[in-house]
Amino acid sequence: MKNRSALIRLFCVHLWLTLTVAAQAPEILRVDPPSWWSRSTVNPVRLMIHGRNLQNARVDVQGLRIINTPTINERGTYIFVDVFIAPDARPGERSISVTTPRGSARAPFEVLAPLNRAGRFQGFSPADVMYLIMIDRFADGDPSNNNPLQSRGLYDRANKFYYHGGDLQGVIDRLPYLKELGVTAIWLTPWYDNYDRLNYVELKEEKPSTGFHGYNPQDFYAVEEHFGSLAKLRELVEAAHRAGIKIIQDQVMNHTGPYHPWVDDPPTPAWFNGTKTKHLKNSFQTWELHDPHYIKQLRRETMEGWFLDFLPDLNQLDPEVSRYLIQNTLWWIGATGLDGIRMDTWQYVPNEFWAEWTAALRREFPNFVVVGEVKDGDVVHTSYFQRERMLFTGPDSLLDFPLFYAIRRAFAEGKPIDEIPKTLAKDYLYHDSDALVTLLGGHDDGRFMSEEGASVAGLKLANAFLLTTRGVPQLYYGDELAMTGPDEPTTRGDFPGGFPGDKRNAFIESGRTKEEQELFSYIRRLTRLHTELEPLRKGGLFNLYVSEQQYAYARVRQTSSVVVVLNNDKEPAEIEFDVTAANFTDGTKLRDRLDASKDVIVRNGKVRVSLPKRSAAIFVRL
Ligand SMILES: [Ca+2]
Ligand SMILES: [Ca+2]
Ligand SMILES: [Ca+2]
Repeated sequence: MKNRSALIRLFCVHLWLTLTVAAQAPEILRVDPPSWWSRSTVNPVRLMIHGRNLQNARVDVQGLRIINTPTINERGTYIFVDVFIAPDARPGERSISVTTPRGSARAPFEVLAPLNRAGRFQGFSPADVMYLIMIDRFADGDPSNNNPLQSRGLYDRANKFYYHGGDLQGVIDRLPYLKELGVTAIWLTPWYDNYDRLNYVELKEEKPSTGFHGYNPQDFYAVEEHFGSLAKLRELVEAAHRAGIKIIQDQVMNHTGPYHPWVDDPPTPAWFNGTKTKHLKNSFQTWELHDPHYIKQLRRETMEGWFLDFLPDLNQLDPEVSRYLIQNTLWWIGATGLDGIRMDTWQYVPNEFWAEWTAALRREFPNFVVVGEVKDGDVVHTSYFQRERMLFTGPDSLLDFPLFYAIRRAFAEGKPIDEIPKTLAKDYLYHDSDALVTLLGGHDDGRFMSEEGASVAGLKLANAFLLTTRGVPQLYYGDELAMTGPDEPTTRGDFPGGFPGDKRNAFIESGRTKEEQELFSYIRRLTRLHTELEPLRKGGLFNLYVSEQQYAYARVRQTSSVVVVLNNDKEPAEIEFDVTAANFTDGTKLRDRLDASKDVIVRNGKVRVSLPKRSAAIFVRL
């Protein structure tokens, strides 16, 4: 008897399940990408439609041709389908419809007019001065987005792991400040929509944190609501371009944030390397990526392991993942007109993918430039990753971390300056060392001024070097005010004056201390010289004199040259060196544009330079 009633109950449940599932109509939750432009090199465009009950669906897009039979995953939650956008397609909204025997659902898709290329997609070069901004910590231009409905409670300026209110409007408002400082390109930390909740996976000081830094996307096609909207981003790009400033996007292709919806419902079975409960942990042993004695398992941990053990590792070797990421990169550029990309965690993503990604990028935006993050102090390791160095496709540029560490040791800690020319001597290993992005500070390291031994004099010297040596100089927001912060969260401090209620406003002279103003003016002077003196942007680099604490070099063009002298010593120095390599002949009078040294005259091919302790001179022909 008992068995029979159990059987009936089981049958009823089964019937109920069958009926409800079968009776459910399809739903569309989102479409990636939400738009695309006509006359793109990517045509057809692959749409990934996310929804429910999509099994056996037919897809139509109003006025656009579907090229293939849609691929639908088993759970009926994702459809991949290709649409062709005719070159003369009229810009505007189209309706996507998904139809099953149980009903149909619609979602919008927009055809965009291609953006005019003039003044957009410009790339960057050593002629630029780049400035890194952590969006949340720079300026709050719109307090109304500080506690958005969808993600309340993540804003708390007293908590260094919460949102502080900085946003895209804040950057727009401060463009005149950046212009005054001499900035020509802004690298913004990621603006992808990060999780709308507290993060209990990555505890900071044993407490939950937020994704204020932007590196934990939950949506690759949306702007973080704390920062603004796509419309605001477009406004920023346009406003920056009008001010002669380029915009560089920080992109992440290695992983998603821990709460990305894909983690529980991956669009393809191999979308991620591993799952939430079963995955490798990233060992960060990147040295074995080109170790001839490697074993596969160790290399897999580096390439497929989850970053910090909680960031789901995307499998770029899955053709759908690859296609999705490539289109995503192009979409941000094509939809906004931005100029360059800083690519996060470059070395943890397979070269096979980067080859395809780079080719697609160059096809669509030939002048575009990418700088890859390979965080390593070793030139041998780092140089491996730059474009065409080892018969595969790397980024055009790399962040020059080997030089960064040398700069810190010499100018912050006061260690021998000769480590700098010794590091530059290894430039022969790079595909193009002039294209590297040079830095003395960034958002993942403690600030320069928090290094042991750091002083404003040392920071000035470091800036003088950065803005006169080879490469694309990159400044870090707040370093022009000698801001401090010894570790990862405190290095991301709030720019004073960027936030409602701030006691002072360091964006204007009257809000700066005397020391801050002096440093600000010094850097502004350097950026102006960088703009004014062509050899500083385009000249060959020649080391003229190297001793333990003095370093002189020339930047040489055919028609003009600049000679830079750095005295890193705590004592004044007098040095004599040959300037024939700078094409300066006897009798030539040279003037220091930084006013640290008196005028000098070339005699017997040499100059004798006296410099005060810890100072720099930039000599030009008088
Ligand atoms: Ca805000
Ligand atoms: Ca969010
Ligand atoms: Ca990876």
